[in-house]
Amino acid sequence: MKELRIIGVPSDLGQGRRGVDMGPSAIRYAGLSAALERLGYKVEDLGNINVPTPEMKEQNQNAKLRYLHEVTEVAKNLCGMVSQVVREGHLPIILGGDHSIAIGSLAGMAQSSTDYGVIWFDAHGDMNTEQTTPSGNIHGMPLAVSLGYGHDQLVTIGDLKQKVKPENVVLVGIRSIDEDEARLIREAGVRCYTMAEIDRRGMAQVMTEAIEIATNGTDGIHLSLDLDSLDPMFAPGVGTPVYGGVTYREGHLAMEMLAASDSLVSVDVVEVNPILDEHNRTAIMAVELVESLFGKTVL
Ligand code: HAR
Ligand code: MN
Ligand code: MN
Ligand code: MN
Repeated sequence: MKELRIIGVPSDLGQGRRGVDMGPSAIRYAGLSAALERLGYKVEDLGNINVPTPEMKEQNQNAKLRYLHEVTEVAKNLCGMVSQVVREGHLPIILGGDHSIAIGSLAGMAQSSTDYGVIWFDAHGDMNTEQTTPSGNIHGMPLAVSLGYGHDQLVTIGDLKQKVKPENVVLVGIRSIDEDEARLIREAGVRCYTMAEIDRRGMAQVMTEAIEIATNGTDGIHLSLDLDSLDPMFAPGVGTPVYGGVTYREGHLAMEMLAASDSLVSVDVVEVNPILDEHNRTAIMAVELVESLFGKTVL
């Protein structure tokens, strides 16, 4: 059993709305470490990465890549920390923060010499570039960046331009894609399981295939868990909620199947926004999903 290392990344630089920077605190407060220890893991919390405060930064930002410089610095720091944790033989649990932080997670994993696939659990594709973004928010771009598409400053973080092979990447839970973003998803050759496909074929079959794709020829799976993958009914505390999402049980089933596959090498838990939440229930949901992911069962 690997030891677990928690890394907080209190960033809202990739997002239009403040509050998601408090995600790591909310998830810790919901009892993450204790829950994992109850499952028998040795857990060490490495604290938070230093993230600049947006109010301290100039307003004159690149409208298509807001806070590019700051997002890059955070990603570089996280990259170093993640690769060190993995080199020490431990499994990193990275707490966001908005989804832009996954740029650093995947760069760090790529540097660690673990050959991994990615399951991107999200309402959104996160496959925009500065050419296609409707918002200029970098949290809509991290998967594209990790596949080598996007601004040079972002794609060159860490050693390799392409952090993961597209044939080992799957999107799950998708129901909001921008028009030009859809084109890049098709072009890149990333398998995309929309909510429509989950409705039709069931989460069990979808996850069986997703795990197969992400483990095919790799050493394991990086799960990038965006809480807005869930229906807002179960996770209201997110900045960009979309109706028609993954249900409570579908979410747990997906995590339970990942646990059973025994292939997890690292995980991000992102987009929890306590300001928009109700009594911290989205952070509590995040902790419950992580418990299932790390093997919690009823009996
Ligand atoms: N696609 C939209 C954009 O690029 C919205 C992205 C919202 N992203 C997240 N992460 N919440 O999944 O701005
Ligand atoms: Mn150690
Ligand atoms: Mn996302
Ligand atoms: Mn999302």
